[in-house]
Amino acid sequence: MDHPSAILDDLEQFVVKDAPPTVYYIPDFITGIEESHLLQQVYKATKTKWTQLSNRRLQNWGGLPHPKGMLGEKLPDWLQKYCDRISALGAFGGKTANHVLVNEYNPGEGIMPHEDGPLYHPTVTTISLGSHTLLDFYRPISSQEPEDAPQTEESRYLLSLLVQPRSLLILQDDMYQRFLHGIQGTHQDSITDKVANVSAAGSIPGALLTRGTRVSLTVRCVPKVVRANVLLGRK
Ligand SMILES: O=C(O)CCC(=O)C(=O)O
Repeated sequence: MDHPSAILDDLEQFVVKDAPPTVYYIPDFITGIEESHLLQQVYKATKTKWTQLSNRRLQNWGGLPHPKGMLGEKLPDWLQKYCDRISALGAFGGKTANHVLVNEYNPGEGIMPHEDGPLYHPTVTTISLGSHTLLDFYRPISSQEPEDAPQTEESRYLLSLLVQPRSLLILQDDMYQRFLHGIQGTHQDSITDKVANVSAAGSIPGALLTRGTRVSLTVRCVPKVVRANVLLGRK
């Protein structure tokens, strides 16, 4: 299926202007009925589909990204539908998303600051289900800083984005390629003036939000896909 090679002009209204390029935050991208249906599908998966990590659990769909290419696996229809819908916005340079990570965070759980790296088309898109979270962004560790100036997570903190259930978040450019993102393992989020999309996410500085269980669908495109026999070194 052909998709636009750049993000549609219609999405300009969703750009978060108080963040570096480029963040699109689209509230209510899916309906409450779609949210319930997606959660049902996520929790229908067998126990073996889940990987338990120390601070969250996840399901990997579409194949395992690898520098030599991902051995692609067909996505189930309930995920393919959203890969198509997000790709039709032009999020992946004309390509179609082919990989989805499902993360489940109970209150108090999170993910360490990290970059998504070079195996993906440089765009990450996330649908949130069940609860809000606060996604925090950090400058990378710089080799320019004097050695006696310690670069703590606190000193590298840049801003946060409030992602509400049913929203779609799209990160591109510096927000994908330069800055790291992570989620604090906390039970409550204080909304400060560092939340760059505060009004678009329907909140105000000073608010205190209590987390529930959040499930995120991280929808991405792995451009390099290989056949099994290529990966195994056969012709
Ligand atoms: O749950 C999220 O919104 C972030 C997930 C994430 O950063 C990842 O899977 O790499």
